[in-house]
Amino acid sequence: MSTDTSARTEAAERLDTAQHTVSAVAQLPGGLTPADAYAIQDAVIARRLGRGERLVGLKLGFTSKAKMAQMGVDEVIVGRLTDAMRVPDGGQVSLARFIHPRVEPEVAYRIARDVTPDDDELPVDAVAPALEIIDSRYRDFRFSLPDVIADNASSAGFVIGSWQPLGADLGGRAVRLTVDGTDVETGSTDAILGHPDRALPELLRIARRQGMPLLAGHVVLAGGATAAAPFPPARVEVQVAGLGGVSALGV
Ligand code: 0L1
Ligand code: MG
Repeated sequence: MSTDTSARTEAAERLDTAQHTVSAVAQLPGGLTPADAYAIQDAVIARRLGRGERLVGLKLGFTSKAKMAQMGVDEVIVGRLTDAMRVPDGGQVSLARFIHPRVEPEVAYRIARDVTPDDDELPVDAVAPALEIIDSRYRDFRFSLPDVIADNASSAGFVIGSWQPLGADLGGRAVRLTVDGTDVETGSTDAILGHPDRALPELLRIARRQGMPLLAGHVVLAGGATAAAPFPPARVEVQVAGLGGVSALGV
């Protein structure tokens, strides 16, 4: 695929239209590099911001070794979160907004202050249990690595539980994902890069390289602690040991 501006614009328009018309599209033509794909993601985000959405955070994807191996990649990917994707804790979310939504149990961090070029660590001041809704805009949820980067890392929605001050070690915490009270996935926060804190330097590195701002109060979704599960019309809840729970009702 040519990576000139018009090709990027066309790919971004295709993905953006798929999202807001809730209709899956074919994968992008082959030959894209990750750099091309991030440029398309930038254009997708620019279209959303042009409709009045605001950036409120970032997410990491492919943070589990199993998922990286499955995709044959050795780097996590980053997507952007906007205010339109936020669902209040315990709130309802219309599944008609999505093509084939899935949910993932996650840990969220809050960025403490605007990050400057002098920062060698990502400053965070709080942590919360989180639930991410992912929804690939590609047919059958099938994509290559550049496809999914261009598609904003399948970002579709997120729910954040109660923020708590940092302090206790977040590694090795038991995680449960339930649907109407029944376990559908269980795991550990260590599934996130071996320890969820490792998401922070990864995000700092990739966000810097891609020119993504890291701003005070923005949310960081560190990555899925288990495999994703389909989001049915039911109450989906995440419990992270020591952090508490967060839920959303799919309707
Ligand atoms: O949040 C995630 O880890 C998902 C990243 C994109 C891949 C997928 O849609 O499964
Ligand atoms: Mg995720």
